[in-house]
Amino acid sequence: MEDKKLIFSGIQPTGTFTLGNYIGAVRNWGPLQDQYNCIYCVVDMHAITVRQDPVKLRQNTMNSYALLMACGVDPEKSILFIQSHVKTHAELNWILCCNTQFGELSRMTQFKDKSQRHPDDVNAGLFTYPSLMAADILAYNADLVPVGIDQKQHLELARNIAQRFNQRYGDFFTLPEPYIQEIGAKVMSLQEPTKKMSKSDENPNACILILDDKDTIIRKFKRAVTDSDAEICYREGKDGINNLMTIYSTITGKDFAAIESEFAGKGYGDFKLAVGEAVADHLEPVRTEFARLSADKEYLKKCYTEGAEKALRYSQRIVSKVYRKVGFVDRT
Ligand code: AQP
Repeated sequence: MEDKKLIFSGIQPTGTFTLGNYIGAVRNWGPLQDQYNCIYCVVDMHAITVRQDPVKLRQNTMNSYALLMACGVDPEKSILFIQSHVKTHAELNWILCCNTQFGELSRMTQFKDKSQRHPDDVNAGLFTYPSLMAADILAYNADLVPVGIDQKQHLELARNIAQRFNQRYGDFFTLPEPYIQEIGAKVMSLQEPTKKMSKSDENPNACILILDDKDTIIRKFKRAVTDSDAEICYREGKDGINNLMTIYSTITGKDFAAIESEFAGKGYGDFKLAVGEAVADHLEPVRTEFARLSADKEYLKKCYTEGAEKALRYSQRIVSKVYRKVGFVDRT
């Protein structure tokens, strides 16, 4: 690999990506490839921390892989793979679990949220999710992790785990930095704009899926919850409009002042329609490319097999050193 900083990021195959996943994370993954060495993966092992239908999980994993490519990740420029294909993630996870405190994990808001949402399955994997996420990152000694703001807490924990390991066993892990963009780091639900847009939201109108067709996208935006005054401006308390302005700004590149003057004197209906059309048109090429790639299973298989080989080769060197540091006997 070239002598550039290393980026790592992953996404769960728990359904089609939302506009939140796209704006907060995946959209940036393509452009980053020119500046950094990039390693990206579909984190199917994370997905099973909540119950999954095995047939759907396999399908969603393949779709997510193709979708990342359709969103601009080029397997020739990046290492793009499926997490469960690379055993070093699970191996390092165990060692990191032994360097993570119960109290730290108990404070994670994602654990609290998800255990409330799935009270019948508060499993150990859900609890130790952040240690596996730390393993994903540290297995490559990544410098930067592009994520939405919701993952910041997990990333801080990954840094703490790395630091603790370094103190116990001698400096080894790079402390990964979050790479969070200013605008669009948290896209909110269209129905409850104080809550983040999420794949697992039960209300289908709350989130835009990036494979939704144009009519569906426009319909969902038309139904977006706003407020009772009629001014299109970014202001505290106007959560619904602020969210729509954020989405429109990231998709069109216009800043808030330009959006405010574009829609001065116009109603919410016009604005919602414009946001819907801009998003649908922007996502059109992603949908087309996804359909083309999904039809070529052989090519996808070649990409994820080669991606896993490269990822294993890279991470194996790091995890072998970790094994030695903690005192495991060399196998050869
Ligand atoms: N609403 C969001 N706004 C901005 N960024 C977001 N991300 C997720 N939701 C938003 C970012 O997308 C990346 C991949 O997320 P993930 O699939 O690994 O997990 P998640 O954060 O748990 O996403 P979801 O959509 O909410 O999935 P479920 O419902 O399955 O838990 C991350 O970088 C995340 O920050």
